[in-house]
Amino acid sequence: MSRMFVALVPPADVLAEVEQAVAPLRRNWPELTWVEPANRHITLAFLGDVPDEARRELSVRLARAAGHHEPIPLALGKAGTFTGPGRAITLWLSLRAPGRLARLAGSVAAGARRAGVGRPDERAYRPHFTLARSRKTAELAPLVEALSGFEGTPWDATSAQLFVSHLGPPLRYEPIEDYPLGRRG
Ligand code: 3AM
Repeated sequence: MSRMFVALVPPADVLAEVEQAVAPLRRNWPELTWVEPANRHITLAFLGDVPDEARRELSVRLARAAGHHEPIPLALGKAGTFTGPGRAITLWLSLRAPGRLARLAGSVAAGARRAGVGRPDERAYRPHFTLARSRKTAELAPLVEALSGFEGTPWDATSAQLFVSHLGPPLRYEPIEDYPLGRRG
């Protein structure tokens, strides 16, 4: 049994650009829970604990779901916040083309469900790129402001990845499979 999720990871140059904008904020707000740069991603579907016996079927279903979607042009944009699982307030960067991402996320979640994995959606999918979490909304307001002009370099998302969460500490997300977009097998 492993705790898993499916996500997109921006290319290295985009991640470096984010880190350049975020590093000074991390230094000034050390009391927040920041996502380590190596762990940053765009979640498509949180799967929870996946039984080992479901893995093979899950791989087939996820590969098929990804194959049904063409590569998606994406770009990270200005920051926002919402209340996430466990009532923590999440600080994130927004995404261009959220409609196409939501459709891909829907297919991925549906594919996982057909493999008997995942959970009924508790809330509508909102594409986001998490930077930090806090218990107090007010703490995040200056960061939203500081990142209100962020405009990342666009890229084409060409594959989704299956991750295992190693809760640690340190928390580490391990990519274990890659599913190309737009390639029907
Ligand atoms: O970093 P983001 O916001 O993309 O919040 C967790 C993280 O999302 C989310 O899964 C991603 C990888 O861990 N997550 C964790 N527990 C969750 C839960 N119980 C959850 N999403 C929904 N329900």
